[in-house]
Amino acid sequence: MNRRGTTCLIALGSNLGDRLANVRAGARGLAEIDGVDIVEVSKLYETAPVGGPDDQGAYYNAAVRARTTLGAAELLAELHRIEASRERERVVRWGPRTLDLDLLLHGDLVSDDPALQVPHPRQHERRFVLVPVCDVAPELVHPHLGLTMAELLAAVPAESGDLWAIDDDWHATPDRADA
Ligand code: A4P
Ligand code: MG
Repeated sequence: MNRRGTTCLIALGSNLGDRLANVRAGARGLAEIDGVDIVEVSKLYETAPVGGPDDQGAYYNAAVRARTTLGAAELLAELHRIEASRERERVVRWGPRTLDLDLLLHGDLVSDDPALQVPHPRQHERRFVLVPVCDVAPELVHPHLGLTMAELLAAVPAESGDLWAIDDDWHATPDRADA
């Protein structure tokens, strides 16, 4: 596999519609981007919703480590295109969504432009991001905070029942619902 380019981390989330089909389509969409090579995919987790409306359902969350020859803005545009293909609608901030793809890290880039915030500003305080990230990149250093992903996870208090692994091989198995 061609492993040129910059290391990046992408978070996947879904809590609306067929969650498994949505995250699988997300992972497949990432693999198909010209200029992105997937290095490793995390387990799939079911996670209790954080923030947003009281009545939103549990999420599926996962993370992907990749190498990319795309710049961060170009990659984010590709993520938006894949979200749109799952009929993602932006209605309520932190509200339910068919597919959310967040660019967590892009090499050592630090950007606080609202259109491109990298590292993602809330990732280091969220177990639903850090637990899957630590499956694929525990040693990666957060370029702004100077701590590894494993160190960041250790610093977030665990709440019992906030997430559980449901599948190790979710992205590789055939997808009848989404065929
Ligand atoms: N944007 C800027 N930088 C980025 C980036 N690095 N990655 C812009 C992705 N998008 C980025 O995003 C809002 C705007 O941020 C967009 O215009 C985008 O271009 P959005 O995806 O439309 O909205 P959002 O996801 O509702 O907002 P936000 O602030 O990204 O939410 P979060 O922080 O991602 O939280 N609970 C569980 N258990 N699991 C979840 O996955 N997700 C959220 C959303 C809330 N609670 C959750 C989960
Ligand atoms: Mg988002």
